[in-house]
Amino acid sequence: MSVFSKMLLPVAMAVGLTAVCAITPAAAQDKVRIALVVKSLGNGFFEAANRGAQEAAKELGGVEIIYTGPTTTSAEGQIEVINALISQKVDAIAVSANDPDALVPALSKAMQRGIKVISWDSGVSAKGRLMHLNPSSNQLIGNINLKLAAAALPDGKGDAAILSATATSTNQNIWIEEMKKALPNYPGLKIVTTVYGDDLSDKSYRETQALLKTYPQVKAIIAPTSVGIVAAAQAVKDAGKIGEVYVTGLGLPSEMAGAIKSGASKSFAIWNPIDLGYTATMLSYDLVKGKMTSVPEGAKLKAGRMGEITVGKGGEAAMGDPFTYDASNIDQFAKIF
Ligand code: RAM
Repeated sequence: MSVFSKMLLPVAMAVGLTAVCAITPAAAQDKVRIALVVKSLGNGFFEAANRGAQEAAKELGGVEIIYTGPTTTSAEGQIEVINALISQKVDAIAVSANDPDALVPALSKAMQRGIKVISWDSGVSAKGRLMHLNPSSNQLIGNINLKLAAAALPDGKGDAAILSATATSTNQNIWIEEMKKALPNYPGLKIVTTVYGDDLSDKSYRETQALLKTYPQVKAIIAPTSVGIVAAAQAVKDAGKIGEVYVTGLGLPSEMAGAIKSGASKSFAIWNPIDLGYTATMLSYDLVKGKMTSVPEGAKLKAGRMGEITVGKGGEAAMGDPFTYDASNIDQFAKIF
């Protein structure tokens, strides 16, 4: 570099900087950027949550939602996404985790840099986030899965199998634990195995096919995953086992309408994913605006039309009860999510 250009550079930079500042509208600079990091892209459940996040952003004003996640449900993929968000200096990260512990170092780094981190739907260990938003009480979710499986079987009796998402998924693992705890309340039900479809349609379909072959006596498949439940119902239908094997678990009415109509599923449950994404966004915004560095038990956070959320033990909060869908209401809700 010549002496001449060395002298000019700082001047040019300064001029450039002024120019940038002058043309950037104040509103854009002030925007609160909230990243909604999902387990994987292409999952209808998370797309519905994003609709809720966009609704919250519109209501709040001056908020940008960055909807992102890996293409498959891996913790490694989420770590890459989180590191990119740290470089972009977002204001908040709200993550549904593929693993409770693997994301902690990346999320701790984010928090050290002043980014507000929460988990929602599928949690991160307490060290890696300020708080966690559960969709409902874990105990209620575990129980409703068994209740619907028992209700589908004659006299509530028969062998059941679980088709889960990934083996490290925080929320599914907690719900499976809760199912096991509640099992004595359903003496006719026996859980013979748990298999993992990784929230991928094709893998969930193949795992169900294998399950039906290996355990021909299975009468109920419980899939506490909106991706798995649809694939399991399809596999039961394609195997000609409608009326012999019933699928239940957690699913979206819009994706399960066909399975209810075909009889592969009699009923299933879910909470409102739109409300969940909306609330996760509202809470993230409140943490950013309140410059909060910890969320103590008993803290009350503003969640727009969902009211006030009180934070409980371990920085966890929960929304409403899961709702059951069957032939009587599926058409009505299929239009919503
Ligand atoms: C899938 C995901 C999500 C879970 C729902 C029920 O979409 O695994 O985390 O909450 O199912």
